[in-house]
Amino acid sequence: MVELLAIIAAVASGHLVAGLLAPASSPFVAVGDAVVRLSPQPVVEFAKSAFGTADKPVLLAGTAVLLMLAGAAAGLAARHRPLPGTLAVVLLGVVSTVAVLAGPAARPSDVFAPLTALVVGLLTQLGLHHLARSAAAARHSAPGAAGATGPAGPPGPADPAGPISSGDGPAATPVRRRTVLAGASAAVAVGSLVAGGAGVALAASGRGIAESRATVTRRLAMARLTERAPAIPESAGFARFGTVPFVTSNADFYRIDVALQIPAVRAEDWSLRIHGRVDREITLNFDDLMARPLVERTITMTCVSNTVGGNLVSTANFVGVDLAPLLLEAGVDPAADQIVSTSRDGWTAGTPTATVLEPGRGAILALGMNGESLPVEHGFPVRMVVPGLYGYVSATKWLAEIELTTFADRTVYWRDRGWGERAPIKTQCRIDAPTGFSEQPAGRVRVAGVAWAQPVGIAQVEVRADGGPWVRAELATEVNPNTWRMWTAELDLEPGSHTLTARATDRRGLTQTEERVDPIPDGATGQPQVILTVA
Ligand SMILES: Nc1nc2c(c(=O)[nH]1)N[C@H]1C(S)=C(S)[C@@H](COP(=O)(O)O)O[C@H]1N2
Ligand SMILES: [Mo]
Repeated sequence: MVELLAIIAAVASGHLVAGLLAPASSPFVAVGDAVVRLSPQPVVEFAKSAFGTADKPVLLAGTAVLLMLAGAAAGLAARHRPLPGTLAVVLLGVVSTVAVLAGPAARPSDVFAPLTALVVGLLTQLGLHHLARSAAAARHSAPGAAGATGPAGPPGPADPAGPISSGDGPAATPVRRRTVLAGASAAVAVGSLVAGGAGVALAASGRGIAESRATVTRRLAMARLTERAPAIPESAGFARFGTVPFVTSNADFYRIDVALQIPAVRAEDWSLRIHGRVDREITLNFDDLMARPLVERTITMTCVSNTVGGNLVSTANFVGVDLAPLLLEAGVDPAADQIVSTSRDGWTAGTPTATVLEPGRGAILALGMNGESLPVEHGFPVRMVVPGLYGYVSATKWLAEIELTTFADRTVYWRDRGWGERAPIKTQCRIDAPTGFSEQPAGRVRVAGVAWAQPVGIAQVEVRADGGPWVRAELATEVNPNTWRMWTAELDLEPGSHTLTARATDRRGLTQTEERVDPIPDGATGQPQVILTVA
């Protein structure tokens, strides 16, 4: 019990100090992060597929359970003397300090939060043991009290020390001492709850991030854009047949990252270093970016982990700065075939330099998304977006650094975990209506969906029922080749159960294969299917 409380107090106080100083230095988050980094790849893949975007809360809950178990075990070991418990608390404190300092973006000042946790954990453990020992000693020395059953049990009439109300001073009764112990334990528990809650709130409040985002939103609204994304015409979708909105709202935009704690960087404090194989290193701050020509582009982003028919694909209007001219200003060594971008939290992506420099590709450093500054979970204040490449090789959020290097010289986060070195987006489509296992009235059945083939665009989509002839779908107006394209078709279906299959063909003339391949290492293939019943 004492050790459990000590560990809870340690975790909570560490989280509070981290909330005050640097959310990423929380010992609790650092231990969770270390678990992710050190987990064998199959475990990570299992967690991603089993828990999806809930993997973060699941991981943090799992870390909490492990710490509780450690506390309970230490408590058992320390039943008779405090030393094993002290050692356990110190060991955990040291481990979490190491975890914080070994983090990919750790700074020396990050040591304060885990050190606080260690000290608070140690003092709590020693303090509570002291109280417990004196309560036990008093109990043994108090005649007739050895069998007392509860801390609040009233003293018997024969109690030589008299009623508890007079039990002050050195002659305190065992009952009083046990009350003190219970009170101290409750105080530790409540104090931990308050401290931990405050830490969570502080980390979430992001110390000025909300204000910074509002300022950026205002500045973007007033900025003169050198390139505007054309308005999305009604004819770009088939909403009446069940296609998703063409532009995904920020709230609905898919989110994928390994950040247990979203890096909190104010635009005012942000800077980017472009270095490595360049003629001259460049460091830019947010004002430097805002002073450059600002462009607005509608781009569909896609995650390599998207399974056939999945929804890790979304479209937004991004406002940002063209990346290619910026790199050319730094002067790129022709041998530097890889651009490694690093996030504020140390995550890395490797992008082919040739793709970013390709004329017309439209790679940007994005500052705005759908009429506001980037949401924090989508990379505030600055992220990379490269049309046509899966996010893990291009779309670094909370951007901090860009290094020109080679694929031979440097590997990056997901490359180190078995994913592909280069990952252009594979041509894909999805059936959004009718939904799987729905029942449709007999006759002509309306089918609708979405297809994408960034950066070349969709040329054709076909649908068929039960391996019958392919029927060409009607395509919605193309917004640009870097976005998805909606489609619809009608099929005549007899009553009974049917399997619908769709396939897209891109502007290169490539039709998506029916061969099913898993997302790892460089994107799933296969044709989406929906089973439905016609009544
Ligand atoms: N810093 C950071 N950036 C990141 C990632 C990450 O884990 N950390 N994940 C990448 C992946 S795999 C994808 S698909 C996109 C997702 O961007 P979104 O969450 O804004 O949709 O971000 C990319 N950028
Ligand atoms: Mo991704």
